[in-house]
Amino acid sequence: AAIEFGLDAPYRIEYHDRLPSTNDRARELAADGEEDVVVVADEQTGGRGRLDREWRSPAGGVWASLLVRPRRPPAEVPIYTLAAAVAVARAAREAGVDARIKWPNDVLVAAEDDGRDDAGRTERKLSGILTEMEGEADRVSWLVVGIGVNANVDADALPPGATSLRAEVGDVDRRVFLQRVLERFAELTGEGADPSDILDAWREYAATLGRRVRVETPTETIEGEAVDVRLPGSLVVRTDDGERVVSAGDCEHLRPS
Ligand code: BT5
Repeated sequence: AAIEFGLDAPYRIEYHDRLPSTNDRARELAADGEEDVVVVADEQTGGRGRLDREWRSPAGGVWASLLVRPRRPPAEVPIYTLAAAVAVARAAREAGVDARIKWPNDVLVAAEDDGRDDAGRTERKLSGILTEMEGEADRVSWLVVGIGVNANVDADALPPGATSLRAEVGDVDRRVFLQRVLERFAELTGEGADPSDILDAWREYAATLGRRVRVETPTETIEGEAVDVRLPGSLVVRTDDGERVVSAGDCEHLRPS
């Protein structure tokens, strides 16, 4: 089940059959002063989502964490997670899946036949991204972008509301898939890249824009129509009290009533 990595990616690859969490391993490498490394595991035993939620990571997925040291201020970090979502959505599309992005960086697939699952969802989660960083006021010290894609795994090994490439289109070559993700990410975020190109690509794949949403921020709940994204990766929501710009939170797509 091990992935053969002779990956021609713009980063060094460190492969493991099994790890608690590739993000944790990447953070160790950050502490050792490394950069431009991608930690990949076939299986994670302690995969993490945001806010300490669990991320199910059975063997066969693409569980990967990219360690980079962008010479940018911490305030610009959200754009990197949007870039990762764009890179994953694009690779999933190349694999034949109609992948769309839910703000800020979940990659979803519309449920077939427009049917809702038992929880009333019309979209299933294919991928999630967990970004962690440390920095000073003016400069990021390290940035770990953790990318989880349900690739060659059975949907019943995943929580309700999730889907996999296997369930949607059949198994993929994970090496090729990850290589495409990393190439695209490097292209979008590399030297001389324009962050507004990331926003344009994000808009093209967005599931969230034009939808009614409920966003739970650390301090409040905002409901309205999602109308745009703007730098450094914030969502613009039109509410009854005017436009709100949300920089972080959990976003839920509401059904049209
Ligand atoms: C995320 O969190 O979506 C970020 C997931 C990041 C995972 C990668 S894998 C490589 C790296 N190493 C790690 O340890 N993590 C990163 P969040 O938006 O908080 O969503 C978490 C929620 O998604 C959970 O509470 C479940 O409801 C659901 N979930 C758990 N496992 C899932 C899976 N495999 N597929 C789809 N949904 C899942």
